[in-house]
Amino acid sequence: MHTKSKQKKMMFVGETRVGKSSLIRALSGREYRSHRAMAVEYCGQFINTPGEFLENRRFYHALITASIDCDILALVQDSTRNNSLFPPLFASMFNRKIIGIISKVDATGANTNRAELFLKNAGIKEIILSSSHTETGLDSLRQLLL
Ligand SMILES: Nc1nc2c(ncn2[C@@H]2O[C@H](COP(=O)(O)OP(=O)(O)OP(=O)(O)O)[C@@H](O)[C@H]2O)c(=O)[nH]1
Ligand SMILES: [Mg+2]
Repeated sequence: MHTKSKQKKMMFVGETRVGKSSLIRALSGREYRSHRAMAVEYCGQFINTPGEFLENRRFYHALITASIDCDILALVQDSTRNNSLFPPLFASMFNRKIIGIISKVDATGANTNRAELFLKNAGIKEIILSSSHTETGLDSLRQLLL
């Protein structure tokens, strides 16, 4: 039995520019500045991963290794994009609780149904709609981290 409660950790995976850093900035409430180096970044409860790790299969092992440190893995799909780099059943590669985050739901051209299909195809069941601009979905994400 644990005597000390450990804060849960959430790791973000998604293509470049989908809004991973903005979400971490909005959720952590502290100054988080991504260095955009090709490296996994740690910020308190949050783990950020470079988009390039998803964009090239050669780096999948790095995502799997990094996921060992997290409690929840969040796959971020941009609602304004008409494509996705999450391969079918991508979620099954990870031995962690895994959720989908649909980002930028505030944006013009956002299509949440399309984004949801991409995430479901990747094997995700639990999906949260979010916007770091309007703070949509941030409370649901915070709830998961309790
Ligand atoms: N409309 C809208 N734009 C957003 C939102 N979140 C992020 N953006 C914009 O999307 C762009 C990329 O955001 P980042 O948070 O840097 O994305 P990232 O996934 O960390 O990108 P990389 O670190 O380059 O992989 C920026 O221009 C943001 O202003 C959002 O909720 N709504
Ligand atoms: Mg970033």
